[in-house]
Amino acid sequence: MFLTVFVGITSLAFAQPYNNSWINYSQQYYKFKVAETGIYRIDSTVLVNAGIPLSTINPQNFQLFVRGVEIPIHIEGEGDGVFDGSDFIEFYGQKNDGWLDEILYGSAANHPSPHYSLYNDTISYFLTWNALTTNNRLILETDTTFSAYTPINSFFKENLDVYSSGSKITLDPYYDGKTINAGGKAVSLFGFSSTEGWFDNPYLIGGNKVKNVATGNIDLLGSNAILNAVVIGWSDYAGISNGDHHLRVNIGANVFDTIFEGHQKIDVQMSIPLTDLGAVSTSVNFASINDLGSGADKQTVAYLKLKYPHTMDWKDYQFLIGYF
Ligand SMILES: [Ca+2]
Ligand SMILES: [Ca+2]
Repeated sequence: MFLTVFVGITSLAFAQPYNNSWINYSQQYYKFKVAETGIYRIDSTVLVNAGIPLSTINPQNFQLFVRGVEIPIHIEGEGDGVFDGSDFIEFYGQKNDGWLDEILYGSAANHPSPHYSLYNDTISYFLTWNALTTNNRLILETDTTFSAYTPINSFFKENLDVYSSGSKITLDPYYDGKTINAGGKAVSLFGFSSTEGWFDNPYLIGGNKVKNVATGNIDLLGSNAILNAVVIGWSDYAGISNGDHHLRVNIGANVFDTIFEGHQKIDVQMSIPLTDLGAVSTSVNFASINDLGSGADKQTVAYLKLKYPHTMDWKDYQFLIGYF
């Protein structure tokens, strides 16, 4: 699957005064935006229409930058030093995530939803060219002697589900996180607490949320599946000061159980025997257990990640098979 790229002529104007060391001010940069992760192709028509003087550039001189670093690209037909009409640039483009937000939270450990940007799912890529022919390129695999290798039985598949929309009708999906009491009013902190961000709809005291994760084509001879999730304590019941939330996560008979106090980010990790995964999908249950005498327990899920050994049957990856 190829995603269409529109390259726009945009002057390079940076608001931030720091971390611009990747920019060479004697080069021109063409900016385009990526909002979806996938394999992208930019053909000669797009480049010419964007105003890039393609006939004067050796394609080996092209560089692509994102997040302040040069990333590897493939340029079909660059070997002859001419960007012909049928030549093109290909690269693996990734949408924006929370990489730049980590500074706001102070550390990775305090960052509740690192796969989701607080501000924008779109990121800018910058195409430029220099005088070098040693720029960052993908190395093409040309070995087709498959018989020389031992096949593997499976690979680790990672399902990532990020919850960010909440309910826009009855509840604000953006949660301000921990508050302090100022003159009888709950006031949010100046900085970002580890319980602030975009999360799922909360579940309340005694309630629960079930998340279903696709788990087809399990290699039952592989090692255990690993669940990682972040749960946010979204309330602080004043009547209890040493544990007003009771969280229980279960996958079948596998249980993660903890009691915690007030606004906190809880890192859930569980090792799940493969026989406890569903052949099609697996239910992960997040529950508030009402046994603490607490008057309030609001919890929400930021994200979950389930990694398990997947057979080499790639029938659920049809877009990739189409590409290869
Ligand atoms: Ca060529
Ligand atoms: Ca409390």
